[in-house]
Amino acid sequence: MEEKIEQLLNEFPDKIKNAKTLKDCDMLFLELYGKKGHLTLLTREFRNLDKNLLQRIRPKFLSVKNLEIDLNKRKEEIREEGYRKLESEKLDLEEIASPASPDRNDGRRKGHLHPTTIFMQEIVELFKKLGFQQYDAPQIDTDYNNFEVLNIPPEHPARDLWDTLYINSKFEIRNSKLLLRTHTSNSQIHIMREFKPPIRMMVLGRCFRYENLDPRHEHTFDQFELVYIDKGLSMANLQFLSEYFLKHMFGQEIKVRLQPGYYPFTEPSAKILGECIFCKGSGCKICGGVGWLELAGAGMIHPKVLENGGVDPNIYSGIAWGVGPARMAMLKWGIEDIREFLKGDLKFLQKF
Ligand code: FA5
Repeated sequence: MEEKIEQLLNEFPDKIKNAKTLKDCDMLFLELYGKKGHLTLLTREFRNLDKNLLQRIRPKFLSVKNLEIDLNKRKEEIREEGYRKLESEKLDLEEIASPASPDRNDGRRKGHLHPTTIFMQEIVELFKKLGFQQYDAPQIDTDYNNFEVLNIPPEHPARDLWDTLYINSKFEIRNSKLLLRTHTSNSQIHIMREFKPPIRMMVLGRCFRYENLDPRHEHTFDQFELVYIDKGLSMANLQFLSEYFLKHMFGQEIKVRLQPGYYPFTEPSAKILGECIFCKGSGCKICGGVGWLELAGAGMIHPKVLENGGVDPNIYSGIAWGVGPARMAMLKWGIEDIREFLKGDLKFLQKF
């Protein structure tokens, strides 16, 4: 016993001094005080020892016990060393700020919000005035919430309208695969489960599609969706909301039209189109030769979808409305290619 204590006192102070990381310290702690640690095992043997021997080894045993204090000190030193290292590696971003620009007189360039953020904030403010509240739905969601509950079962041809990025994972929620949401319409079921009508919600956020990229199509883009559920709503309310929105965003100068569309989760459904400002409606590569740019999809929420969300379609009706703010910003600011928004090209961003 005495020899063992001597041996610990010889070995451990050096081991503690040489510990390089907090993990090393934790391992040493376990070696000494863990379930099968030296000190734990030694203490178990005490009850079989002669009293005189116990008295003799007591001071040395206490010294081993106090190694914990040295261990804690070493941990503190390691932390301090870490902070000092971090401090010396700190990158002073202010120092490497870009060269002087005319809009500031202290030699540093002033930043600003991204153009689509500015545009989207305007949209949110507009609908706040009509009593719509902002709601956040998940960007990674289940196939069920993004499709099935919206009347789009597996293998339904309407799935071709949304080129989907599935998450390659064995993890599923209630037997439903995970995906990157293709539209903010995944919010509809979340909203109906969480709130009772009357409901006035707006959802803003990233959507993802496995797209063939072109001047109108990005793989990552934002959508803005309204979910409005109340008694007695009709297409007239939808028309009013569309006009209210487009007039405020574009003024009177842009021509807008509502045309019949198809979405499995709305009935009737509509597409909202804005006249292409680049070709004035005659057709060009930006609008795909049709003279109009599709800005939004909308419609009266399908009774089956209301039922899926626990809302009685015999009492309530709903309007849903999903718009691509980047497409609208293209029209408003004359941007020819939607891909400009995410390129991070300063020359482009500084124009706003
Ligand atoms: C939808 O995504 C439906 N969820 C919209 C909807 C909501 C219909 C509520 C009915 C009720 P669509 O795939 O057409 O529909 O997209 C809506 C808008 O998102 C388009 O009009 C367009 O402005 C924008 N958008 C769609 N795909 C892209 C893309 N790849 N890049 C940029 N914007 C896109």
